[in-house]
Amino acid sequence: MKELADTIAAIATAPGEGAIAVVRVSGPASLEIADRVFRGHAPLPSRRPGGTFLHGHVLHEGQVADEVLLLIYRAPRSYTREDSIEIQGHGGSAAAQRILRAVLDAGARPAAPGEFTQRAFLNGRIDLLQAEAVLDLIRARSDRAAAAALDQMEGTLSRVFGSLYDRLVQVAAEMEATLDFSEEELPPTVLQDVVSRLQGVEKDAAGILATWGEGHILREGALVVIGGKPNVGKSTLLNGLLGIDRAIVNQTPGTTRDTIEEQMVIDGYPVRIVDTAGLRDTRCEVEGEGIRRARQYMHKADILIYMLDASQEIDEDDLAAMKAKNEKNTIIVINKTDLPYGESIQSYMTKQTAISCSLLHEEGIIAVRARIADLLRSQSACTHHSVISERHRKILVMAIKEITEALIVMRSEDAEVSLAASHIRAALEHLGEANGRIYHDELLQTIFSRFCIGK
Ligand SMILES: Nc1nc2c(ncn2[C@@H]2O[C@H](COP(=O)(O)OP(=O)(O)OP(=O)(O)O)[C@@H](O)[C@H]2O)c(=O)[nH]1
Ligand SMILES: [Mg+2]
Repeated sequence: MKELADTIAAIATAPGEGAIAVVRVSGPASLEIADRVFRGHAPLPSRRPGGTFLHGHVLHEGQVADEVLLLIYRAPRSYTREDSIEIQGHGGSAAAQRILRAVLDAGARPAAPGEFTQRAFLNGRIDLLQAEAVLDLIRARSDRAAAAALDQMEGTLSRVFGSLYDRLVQVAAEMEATLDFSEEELPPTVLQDVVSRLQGVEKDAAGILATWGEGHILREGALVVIGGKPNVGKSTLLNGLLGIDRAIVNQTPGTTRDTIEEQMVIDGYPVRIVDTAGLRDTRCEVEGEGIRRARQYMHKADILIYMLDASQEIDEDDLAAMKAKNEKNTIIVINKTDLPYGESIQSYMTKQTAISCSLLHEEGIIAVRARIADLLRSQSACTHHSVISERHRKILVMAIKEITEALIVMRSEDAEVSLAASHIRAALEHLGEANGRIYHDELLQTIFSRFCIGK
């Protein structure tokens, strides 16, 4: 285990009022620091075994800072694998700050964001994928997102990447071994075997890449955008889905001018739902900007809800907007079915799998919600129960590129094995960054700086 020389401390609970606040300390001097700041029954904390908790007081400059519980962890049985203590004091920021000051004056230094988890990684308790999952869990906004993060914390994704890496190492070893022989000495099956194993790794890497969609939805939330002409009932739908009177609804076309974004959970999936300005030609600069943003959001959407007014005719603009996105990501909602139908709508309704609504009478919301849930499920229907993030996606794309290059070389007339092997080494370097077998300061900095202090 790598010994990190200093001892770090931070408040681990969220700021603001709460029942208790926890100050966490980790590093070789943790128990000495406990001896200095804690007053309770003898013997001193440093004479106690791990797993003990003690009741007493934290003293600072001769004064009682707070009445606390002190928890003792002995290396390697702690979050960081180092000696650690946790001091549970009263909630609210003042009491916790007093405890933190006492601990810092007794020899600890303030922890950087994510430094406790970074130590857990550097000390080999978890790999980088598991460390990232800690942050995913903290940030999870729905049950499904939390379940996926927990899975990753338990090592599901680590095993997936680990197996890819190990298989590639084996292939690389085989390739290196062939370099010692001349072409005539090598049975042809050896190189064929290398090619087919490389193909296997390439295929599986692509399979993992396909989980990005679900990972993106679970981490960032699916972007569901409501678009359409002015006055069709977009804001009414937003309010209906949220169950609150969020956006202004009015009979005047052009009521919504800016995008309105809210968060909600549908069938366990976190969703960012966006109401937009109605699409039309306008001379008004402000409305024009709103419409430009509306189009941008519609373009970015994971799911587009395109709304039509049953009493109006469908025109070219509607058709173009509905076709702009993949059918699988588009829900067409025909609202105001309580009014007499326009001619073109009538034929459209019989042809298309649109959802008919009369939102004014609160009809159709359940069907729209159910369709969103269907699409979310279908967009995330992958066999792996591990889902990758943007960082993992980039790594896989680069690794696959190298493997593909290696395959091209291997399949060519005079297969130059040493060149193919160098591509495989490059692929391994990329893959090694996924779980942190290979890491550098900059990589750790980008990952752990996103954490909160105290985690
Ligand atoms: N008859 C009828 N009117 C409806 C229905 N749904 C909404 N409306 C009315 O249609 C008008 C426009 O509704 P909004 O939700 O503001 O429409 P919008 O698409 O957001 O309009 P903009 O913000 O201008 O783009 C309001 O007066 C609503 O009460 C419906 O099902 N039937
Ligand atoms: Mg509106």
